Amino acid sequence: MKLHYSPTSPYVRKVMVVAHEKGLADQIETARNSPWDDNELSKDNPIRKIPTLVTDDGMALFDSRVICEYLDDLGNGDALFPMGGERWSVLRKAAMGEGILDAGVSISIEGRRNKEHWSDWHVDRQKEKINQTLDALETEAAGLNGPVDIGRITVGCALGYIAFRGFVGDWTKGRPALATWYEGFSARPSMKATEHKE
Ligand SMILES: N[C@@H](CCC(=O)N[C@@H](CS)C(=O)NCC(=O)O)C(=O)O
Repeated sequence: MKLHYSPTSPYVRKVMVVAHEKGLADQIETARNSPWDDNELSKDNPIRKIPTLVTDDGMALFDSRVICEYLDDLGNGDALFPMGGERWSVLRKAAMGEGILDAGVSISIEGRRNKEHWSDWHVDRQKEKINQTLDALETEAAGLNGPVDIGRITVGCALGYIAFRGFVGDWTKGRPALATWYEGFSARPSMKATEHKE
């Protein structure tokens, strides 16, 4: 399998955490292709976003949710996308993590525009979304304890990305339960192996 990736993409990190958890990481060949330049990524994904995974059958899969579910199906161990009653609380957690990621990446994109086009209004709205979701996760932090699943992985990657980019300063301030959970979760080998690097 080939993964179009960048070392700073939190969605790529989520996919690679899943690959490690499912015992598939060494089957993934990585191709570093920026979505901001014209390169072979466009051939595999018309939306030109990373992550994009080309399977051994030659099918290009995107976005990260689809890739994670594919790897979950392919790999070993317990399902990271459970079926049945618990599915919805797992997917809800994943959606909270994705919401933080989408807001954070949107702030990063703003930084790519010429300075005269930057919008404080847009950036402030995204920061508000991040802070509100972090507050909600602090309230629900007890529900984060438990076996690894796509909800916990996505929240873990979201917190790692917020810390890496520093969008909202020290996010642990005033959120002790979430900070304690993250400290434990980020010590997992899958999280250690995928830490962001510039
Ligand atoms: N919902 C997508 C988001 C992927 C995404 O936005 N990736 C960013 C890099 S972190 C990207 O490729 N951006 C390029 C663009 O927006 O044109 C997913 O989960 O895979």
